[in-house]
Amino acid sequence: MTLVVAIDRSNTEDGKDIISILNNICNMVAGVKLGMPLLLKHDLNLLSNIRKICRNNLIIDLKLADIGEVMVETVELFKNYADAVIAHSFIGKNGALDKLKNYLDENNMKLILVGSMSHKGSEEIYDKEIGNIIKLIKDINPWGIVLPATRPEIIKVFRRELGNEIKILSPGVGVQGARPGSALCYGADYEIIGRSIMNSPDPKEATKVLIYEQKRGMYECKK
Ligand code: O7M
Repeated sequence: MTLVVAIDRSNTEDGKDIISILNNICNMVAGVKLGMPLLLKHDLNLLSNIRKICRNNLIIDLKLADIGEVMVETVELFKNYADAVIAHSFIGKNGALDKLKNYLDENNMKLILVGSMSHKGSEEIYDKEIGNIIKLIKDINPWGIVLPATRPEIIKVFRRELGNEIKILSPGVGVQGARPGSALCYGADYEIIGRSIMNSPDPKEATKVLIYEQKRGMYECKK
């Protein structure tokens, strides 16, 4: 499976709309990534309910960027639910990502680091530091990294430098402009897709179509 669904909001107070969508698409996706607006709006009951129906990778997208102790304290709140958490890489190792990685390893959780982002502004800082970011990622050895489908040449560079062990998760497909399958073509393992599924009148059908398009995109790029 090559699609991670991003859920950033719900339209109901109890999040039942999300549960109903996940009931329909859970068996088609490799993971579920929950974003900050959703996490701040709902209590942990929603996570527990999501967990009951969707046993695949639950990724908590906190985009952490703090000192180690505070990041650990934050993740502790989610440790009974999350399989993986996302942190920024630019904060560095010493006193930050080293502590977070140790904590996650001890608690059997995966670390996913942001290596570059899908919006244009990522070129201003993240992409100027690509050498340092790759060095840090080699040093920390996270389970996965996030790289933009909107600038897939970046994916190629990281993949070449890092080899195949670290998973690459790539947002920017659909609403942000990249075509399904394009990031996979450049070496990503998963495409993170949110609104094209969650805002669709028929999320199940939208997911099916996106998966079909991913496959077609990958076939085209191998030709
Ligand atoms: O498909 P979308 O555009 O509705 O959603 C994309 C999701 O990917 C959304 O949850 C964003 O927070 C996330 N994302 C980006 O869009 N760009 C990035 O550079 C990084 C992320 C992300 O997931 O970072 C961990």
